[in-house]
Amino acid sequence: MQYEPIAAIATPQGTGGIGVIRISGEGAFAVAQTVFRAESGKLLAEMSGYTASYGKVLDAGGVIDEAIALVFKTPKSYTGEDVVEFSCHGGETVLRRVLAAVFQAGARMADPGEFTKRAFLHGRMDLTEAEAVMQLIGAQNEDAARAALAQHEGALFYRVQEIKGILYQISAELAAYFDYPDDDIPALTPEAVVPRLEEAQDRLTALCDRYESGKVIRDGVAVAIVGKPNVGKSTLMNLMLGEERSIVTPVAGTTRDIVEESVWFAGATLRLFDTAGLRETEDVVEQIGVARAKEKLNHAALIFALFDGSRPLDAEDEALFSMLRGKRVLAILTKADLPQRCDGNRVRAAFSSVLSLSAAHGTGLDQLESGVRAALQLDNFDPRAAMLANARQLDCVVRAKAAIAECQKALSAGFTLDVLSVELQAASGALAELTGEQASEAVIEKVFAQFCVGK
Ligand SMILES: Nc1nc2c(ncn2[C@@H]2O[C@H](COP(=O)(O)OP(=O)(O)O)[C@@H](O)[C@H]2O)c(=O)[nH]1
Ligand SMILES: [Mg+2]
Repeated sequence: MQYEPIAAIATPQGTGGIGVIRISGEGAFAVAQTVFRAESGKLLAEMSGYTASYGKVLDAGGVIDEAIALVFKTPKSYTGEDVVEFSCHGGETVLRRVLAAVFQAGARMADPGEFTKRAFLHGRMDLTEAEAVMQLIGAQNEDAARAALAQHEGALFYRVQEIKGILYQISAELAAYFDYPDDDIPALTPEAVVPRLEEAQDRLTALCDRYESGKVIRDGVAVAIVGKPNVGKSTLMNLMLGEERSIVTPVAGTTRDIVEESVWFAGATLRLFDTAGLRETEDVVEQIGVARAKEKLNHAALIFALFDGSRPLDAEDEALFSMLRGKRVLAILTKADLPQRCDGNRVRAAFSSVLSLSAAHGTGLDQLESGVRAALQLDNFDPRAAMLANARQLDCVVRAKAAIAECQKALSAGFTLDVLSVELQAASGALAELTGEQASEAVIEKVFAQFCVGK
């Protein structure tokens, strides 16, 4: 079954060598034929799939453009439907006129993501593979692109199917055992079920554990550079950026507002926030800066806590120790080029990860890089591994895990196996929502609404 024909410009706005108009759905060939005359005289519907034809695009007023028409026949197309793609000249005016002619011929404007949605509805891809399309398009770096491609090719889908398989198998055995007690079905024991539940739970946990590093690779991560005035925050920020972005002076309180800049460092995009030095101050502007710095502390995924290596620790440094408790912190002793007077052991006692560098001389950046990689768990990042790509997917896995945990709790409390079936169903239901097999219309709408038009 095919849906009504839709059309959209599939290439980005602006001018380019080529612009593509895509038409998909029942009657796509008839719609396209209305506006296209092949030089060869051949009709689009008579062409084989995956073939191209050169010709003219026209509307009632005459020829609009020359184009190549590419023909795809159901089910062998992106959407699974009959598809025609016109490769036109890539000017906005030309493309808009061609699209208008296509609408005139009977197609309607495609909604955002509607081509991919149709691919999903026709079983060309599951929901995770569809979501990966958007991530591939939006990938900001190579690892993110590799990871998106792996998910598009089904890395997550197949992993989830395996886990779902474990749960279905247990459910099936339970059903057989309880529904047909008279048959010769061997007794199912908790001992046989427990390790399988554990296996499913472990695999889901592994997915959750990788979620954050995947997010870091994809979206980058907010890093707040904090410390009392004059420890060298702005100097470090500038060093990492390779430019004099933040003003550096020997005057304490130079940086008053937050200076934000992104940098590619240690294999991830870091959104660096250089903040006002944390101290008590009478200066009203600086007070606001300090308040903002404190606020950033709570929102940053990683904190560079700077301590002046050339001076003894003081009460302001100590205040930072307690302010940062429980947060993910890289403690940095600065000004390593000067004689060191800071009690490094006290800093090491307060933070698990401590390194020393000279931002003025640019030494110690290697350790900073490995420190960042360790803190963000980037070293084990495998872009080809099954990976959860967004909050929706994570939420499904979390619900599945909670349901499996209920099963495990019931068994360890000594309940009999018949209590498991509801929670098992909840767990596999959550996973079926993840892949889209059992996702509600609302969920599916929401997924594709985030797409761009033409995809
Ligand atoms: N010798 C030396 N001086 C530094 C270093 N980093 C910063 N400074 C100096 O320390 C002062 C304060 O630096 P700044 O980056 O403005 O500190 P902030 O207040 O924490 O942003 C400036 O005079 C810098 O030149 C360093 O690695 N070595
Ligand atoms: Mg500063």
